[in-house]
Amino acid sequence: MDTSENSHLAPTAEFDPSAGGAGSLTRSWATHWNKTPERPCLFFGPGETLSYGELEAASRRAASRLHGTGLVAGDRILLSSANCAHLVIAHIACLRLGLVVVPTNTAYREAEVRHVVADARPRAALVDDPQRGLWIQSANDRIHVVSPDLPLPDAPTPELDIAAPNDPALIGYTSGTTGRPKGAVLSHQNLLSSVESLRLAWRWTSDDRLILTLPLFHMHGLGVGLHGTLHAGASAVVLSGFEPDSLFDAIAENEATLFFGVPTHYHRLIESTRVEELARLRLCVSGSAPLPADLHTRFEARTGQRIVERYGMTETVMLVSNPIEGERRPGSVGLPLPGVEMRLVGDPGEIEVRGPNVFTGYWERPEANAEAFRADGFFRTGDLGELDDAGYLTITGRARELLISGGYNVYPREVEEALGEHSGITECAVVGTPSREWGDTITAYVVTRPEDSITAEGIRDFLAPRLAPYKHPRIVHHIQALPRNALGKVQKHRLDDGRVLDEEPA
Ligand code: MLC
Ligand code: AMP
Repeated sequence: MDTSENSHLAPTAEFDPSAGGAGSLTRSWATHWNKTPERPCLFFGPGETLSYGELEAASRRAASRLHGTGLVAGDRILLSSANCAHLVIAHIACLRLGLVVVPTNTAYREAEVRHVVADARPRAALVDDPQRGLWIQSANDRIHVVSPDLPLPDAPTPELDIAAPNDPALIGYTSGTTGRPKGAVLSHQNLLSSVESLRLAWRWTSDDRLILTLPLFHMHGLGVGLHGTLHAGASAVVLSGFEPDSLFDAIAENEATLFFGVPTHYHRLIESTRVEELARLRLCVSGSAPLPADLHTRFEARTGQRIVERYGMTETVMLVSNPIEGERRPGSVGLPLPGVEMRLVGDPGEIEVRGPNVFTGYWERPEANAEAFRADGFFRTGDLGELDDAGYLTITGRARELLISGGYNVYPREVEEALGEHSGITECAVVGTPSREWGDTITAYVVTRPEDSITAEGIRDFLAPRLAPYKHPRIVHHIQALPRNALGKVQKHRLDDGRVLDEEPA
């Protein structure tokens, strides 16, 4: 079924992927810092506020310093930092200069960081942790590593904001289907058209103020929260992490109107005695993982907020969302965003998408691109879905092996490979145990040598230098042997609650 002719969240005629001819993210943002420089833009903490005009000046200075080190448009630069004003200014500066930003999770361990460095070959890196800086430099000592506050000499300002719509702006690392993480190359046009479609669909205006606790190294916080705020000429309160009381305080102190979170956030918020304080927000949005329908319903009962669930990916930015006006269906991700064409192919139906928001391809991976794109330009998401008569999409599963814990993707194969390096583990399989808080709790079934007694703690210690902590199995089950079919393929569906289920009768 093809929804290209079906209902969208805003009349398609209203949608202009170039956002009125801006063509690049930073030229769209420039309209706001030129027209309303005095408007508050970003709040970081007491006394740490930037107006649009101050953001322009700070990012201009940062861009000049970066240029002074020899960086030029088209160079790749790795950014890995907790949320702070310096990171935001540096990110904007990179885009203004035409650099290609490679956002990198701060939880990554040495092997994960080295992979991104080897694959993306950045010329520079901005990191807030000296240890991570050392890892980067030990992978390639020609990379210029500095902290995000850019302690560099001031330099003359080059021409800024000249990136063309098709110039790359970001390379987001994601495993997609299988294998080592691949870089999804997103152009200015891709990123701009997606925030333009969100501006229309969510009626995002300059009066909105977002509470942004999501990390700025993934699409949700960066490509939706930060870019969307600047595109709408709106403002955001950027917090360094998620903690319910700080969030409620920030909403009250800053008269916020928007909150974007992953389901884990909503699960924790509803446990708080202060959850009713969310009633004053104009809009709460959930994404990155499935929002349980009962959490949606309980949230509405407590706060009056009908959470808008939406669906997106690193490769495509945002694709589908429940509407602002009209029914917001618990358990469904809604209707295609303006500009997004969507179809389901096969049975069960794989979600395929096309549109100005869809990335240009994986960085230096022709085989992966050949597999991911159809001849007519549709991208295979690897997610399975169903459409109802009104065109609402429900995600029913995934064609690829992917777990999502607290909004972070975890690929079982990557964890299995790391566990496989343990001399005491002869074979293992990683699956998800359903969890109300995390979505999937990473769970390992291990077969160990009889003489080895390996505890969950021991496994975590072993994985500590190898994998980011959110990928570590929280539950470990010891079994005698993995269930396999006649061809020797592991049958993960028979691993259940610590036991190996009997083979289904033929
Ligand atoms: C933290 N921990 C996790 C975890 N996050 N474990 C499993 N899954 C996670 N997601 C672990 C830490 O390693 C640590 O373990 C312990 O929890 C406490 O760490 P913390 O940093 O204090 O955690 P907390 O702040 O509570 O983090 C939870 C969270 C965070 C939900 C706030 O995970 C988060 O920000 N998630 C959002 C991820 C996100 O932005 N995803 C968007 C991807 S883009 P220990 O053992 O050391 O105590 C995308 C596209 C789209 O998907 O559609 O949006
Ligand atoms: P990432 O590669 O980190 O961008 O993660 C993208 C994946 O997150 C998608 O392919 C989906 O599997 C999943 N995802 C995002 N939003 C939702 C949602 N609302 N419901 C279910 N899965 C989602």
